[in-house]
Amino acid sequence: PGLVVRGVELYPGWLDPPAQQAMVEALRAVVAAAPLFQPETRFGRKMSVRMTSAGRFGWVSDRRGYRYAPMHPSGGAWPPIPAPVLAVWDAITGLDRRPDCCLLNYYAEGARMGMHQDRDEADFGWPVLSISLGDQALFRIGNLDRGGSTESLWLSSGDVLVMGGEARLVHHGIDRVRAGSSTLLPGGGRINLTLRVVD
Ligand code: MD3
Ligand code: FE
Repeated sequence: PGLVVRGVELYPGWLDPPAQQAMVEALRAVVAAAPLFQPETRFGRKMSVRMTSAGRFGWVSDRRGYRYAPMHPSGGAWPPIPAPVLAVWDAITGLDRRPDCCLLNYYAEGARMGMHQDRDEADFGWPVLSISLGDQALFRIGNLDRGGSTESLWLSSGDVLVMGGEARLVHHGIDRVRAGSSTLLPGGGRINLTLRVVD
């Protein structure tokens, strides 16, 4: 990795612009088969980020709570995880196991994600890998416990993060997106992919 912040490994510019473009093309099929939706929290508030997934499981949230589900909220199966996305997982993690969920988060201007932990997966021994595409975002990393000091870092299109080991359960979030900072996505905004082993 080019940089390690609180155990989170950053691979800046892992994908060059043509590879980013190819990945966006591959993601069109995902969004066509499994349209973006705006999840509701357990408390009935809509999240500002729109989401969908690929793989055996997708992450969903509604008044019943957060969970991994085998179907899109509209009832269809999730599409397969695109090959160029799996190639990044293989190259960086070197693991024999492949992820069974690729969560796609779409941030339009003004969208954000509050500080949280990722703990809906069965085994925290597997890393989570994130790929950023499009506009830059201010990523914030905290601690295993809520509160305390945090460190922030701007993520750019093509950057890859790996959260394994001690970093797997740290609190993290996205404070803001810098609108107009990339021309990769025709409608603007930012896509973040997270690859996870769910069960
Ligand atoms: C650190 N997504 O989907 S990716 C999420 O940019 C999520 O959309 C953010 O947090 C986004 O849950 C941040 C970077 C990331 C992802 C998972 C992590 C950082 C993480 C898991 C553990 C620790
Ligand atoms: Fe997260």
